[in-house]
Amino acid sequence: MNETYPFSLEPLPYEYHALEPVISAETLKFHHDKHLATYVEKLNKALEPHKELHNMTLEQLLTEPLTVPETVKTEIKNNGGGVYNHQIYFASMKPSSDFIPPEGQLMTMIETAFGSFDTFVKQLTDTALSVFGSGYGWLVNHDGMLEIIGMPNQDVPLTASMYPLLPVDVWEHAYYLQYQNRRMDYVNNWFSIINWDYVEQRLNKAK
Ligand code: MN3
Repeated sequence: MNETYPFSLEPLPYEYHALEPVISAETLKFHHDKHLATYVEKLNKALEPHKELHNMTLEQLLTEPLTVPETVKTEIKNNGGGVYNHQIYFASMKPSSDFIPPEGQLMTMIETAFGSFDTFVKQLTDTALSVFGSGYGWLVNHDGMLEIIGMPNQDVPLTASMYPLLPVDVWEHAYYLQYQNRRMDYVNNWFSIINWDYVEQRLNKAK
C-alpha cells in the first residue's frame, strides 16, 4: 500500500475461502473487491485535485481535518476511514478453527482492563450488537489502557490519545450474504478467526 496518494487496493493476506466457514468466500470477495475497492477509488478521486494533500498519509488525512479543504472533508473522512478501517479489519483476521485467546502482554492488558478474557469477549460482543445501523465495535488503546468502543459509519478511533487495535465490522455488507440479519452469530464466530499477532503488532506500534 502506498503511504500517500494515490492509495491502492491492498490484496487480502489470504485466499477468499481462507476464513470459511466463519466468513464465506463470496462475502469476503464482495467485501474486499467491491466495498473496499470503492472506498479506495472514491478517496483517490476526492484527493486528485488537491495536490497539497498528496504527500499526507492516511493517518494524517484522518487526524488533521483542519488541513483538509471543507469541500472534500466529508468525502475524505468517509472514504479514507473506509480504507483505513478495512485494512485493519482484513489484516486482523486469519484462518483458524479454534477459539484461541491471545498470549503474553496483550492477554495481561486484556485481563487488567476487563477482568477476564470472557468479559472482554462479552463486552466487545455487546458493543458490536448495539451499534445502530452501520459501524464497528473496536478494541482501542486509550492512553495505555485497553478500551472497547462502538463507532458509527466509517469513523476512526484515531486521536492523540487513542489508537485502534481490533475492529469487528458490523456493516451489513460484512455478513448479510451469509448470516442475513443474524449479526450475533457472525460476531460470535468472528472471535475464532482473530489474528492476535497482528493485534499485538498494533499495540506495540501504539506505544
Ligand atoms: Mn466493511
